[in-house]
Parts: sequence; C-alpha cells; structure tokens
Amino acid sequence: RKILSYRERGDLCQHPVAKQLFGIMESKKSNLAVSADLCTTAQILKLADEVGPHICMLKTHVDIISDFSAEFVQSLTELANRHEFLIFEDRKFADIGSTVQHQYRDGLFQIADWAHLINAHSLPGAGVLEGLKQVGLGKQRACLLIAEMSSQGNLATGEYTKATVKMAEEHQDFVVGFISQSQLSDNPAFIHMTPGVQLSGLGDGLGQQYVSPWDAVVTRRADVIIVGRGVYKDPDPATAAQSYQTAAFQAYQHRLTN
Ligand code: UP6
Repeated sequence: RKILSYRERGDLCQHPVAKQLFGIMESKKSNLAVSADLCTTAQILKLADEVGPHICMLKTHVDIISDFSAEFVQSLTELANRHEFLIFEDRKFADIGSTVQHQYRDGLFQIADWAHLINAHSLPGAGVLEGLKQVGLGKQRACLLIAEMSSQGNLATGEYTKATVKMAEEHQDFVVGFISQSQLSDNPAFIHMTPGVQLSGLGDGLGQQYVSPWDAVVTRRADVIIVGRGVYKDPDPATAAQSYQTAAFQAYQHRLTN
C-alpha cells in the first residue's frame, strides 16, 4: 500500500511542531531519532554534535543526568538549531493532570521551556493530557501518547492501545502521534515513533526487544525509529547514526514506491 511522503503529511497536519518535524525529515532525509541515554551533560552534548547531521530528533531522559544545568539546555538548544533537529524529552508522564503540570513546568528541569516534544502514558485518563496541554500549548509544544511498548510482557496492548488512539484523536491540538510498535491510525497527521530498534542484537537481558530498522519501518510502518545503544554505545556514533539513517530512510523510500 502506497503512502504519503513526509512532505505531503507536513502539509496536511495542523500542529506547528509536527509540521516542523515532517519538514526536517524530508529535507535532511532522516527518520532517525537518537536516544541520548547518557548521564553527563558533556557526553550528551558531544553525542548530539556528532550525530546531529543524521537525525531529525534527539531524545533525552533528563532525570538521569548528574550535572543538569541551564547552560546545558542552552547548549543543547544551540545544537538543535545548528543541526536542525527537535528535542524530545522522554519523560513518560503518568500521573493526574495537576501533578504532571508541575512535573512538566517546574522543578529542576523545567521541561516545558526547552523540549519541543514530550510523551505521556494514557493510563491516568485524559486528565494527564489536559494538564500537560495547559502548560505546553502556549509554548507551541507537542505530545506523543505511549500506545504500545517494546518491552517484554508490557500491558499496553489490545483495548488499552485502542483507547489510547481514541484519546489522541480527541486531543489533536496537542497530541501529534504515538510511541508504538506498529501503525495504529490511518490519520496521516499522526506520527508513529518506534523504539526498540537495533541492527545487531535481539534484546538487552532486561526485557528490551529489538527489531531492525527495516522491520520497524516496512513491516511495522513506523515513521521514525528511535535508537539508543545501537548508536551511543558504538565506538563511532556518527558513523553508526549514518548507518541507521540510511537503513531507515531506504525503508521509507521502499514504502513510498511499493
Ligand atoms: N523506550 C523503549 N521502549 C518503549 C518506550 N521507550 O525502549 O516502549 C525508550 C527507552 C530508551 C530508548 O527508555 O531510552 O527508548 C531505547 O533505548 P535502546 O535503543 O538503547 O534500547
């Protein structure tokens, strides 16, 4: 089944962050997001600079950083502007609306000030989105809903996944897509992002389950692949990122023409 190009989908979607992301994916020929799961700001900034030319998005877990600072945020933002990628804080918000508002806006990290994208579990119900939305919308921020997970035995399946898609459909002014393991919606405005991708390796001994970039994009119909250890554990992250970029983009081009 033929698909629309990233450019066509960027034209179709309403949310400015989704538009920007599709535009970057098209112009940089990259549907690769690198997950910078490193514990110092120096390591993250070095990785972001090295892989920057190859990615559409850098994913962070800001609460694992030992020396977080406002300067780090400024440097990361400069790298994002220079290399043209978006910043996605993988905070996985999962509490009542009032609490996630604080977690998003306040505290040490003030995530809403710098992360273009965040994500949330649908578990608490729509209140989690209502809370986050009140903080993020004025700042032109977007959210991804976690509809499926890559880890063995996870409970985000079946009716839970279906209800998550419905929740996204009802909040399209803020939710621009899904963290998932398959395509869940035919709405071309929704971006599907798939973690648990590696070229070599089936798992990590802690429940993570890997598929190849080709399987993620062609078989599971992911728009964006998310790769962590496959890139940052490589002795040459820039070359590794380039390999993932090429593999994932060729898979997308295959879907465009077949
Ligand atoms: N992640 C998953 N699976 C999910 C959701 N999120 O692995 O269902 C996140 C992890 C990690 C990254 O929190 O940051 O994606 C995957 O890293 P890896 O490529 O090193 O396994």
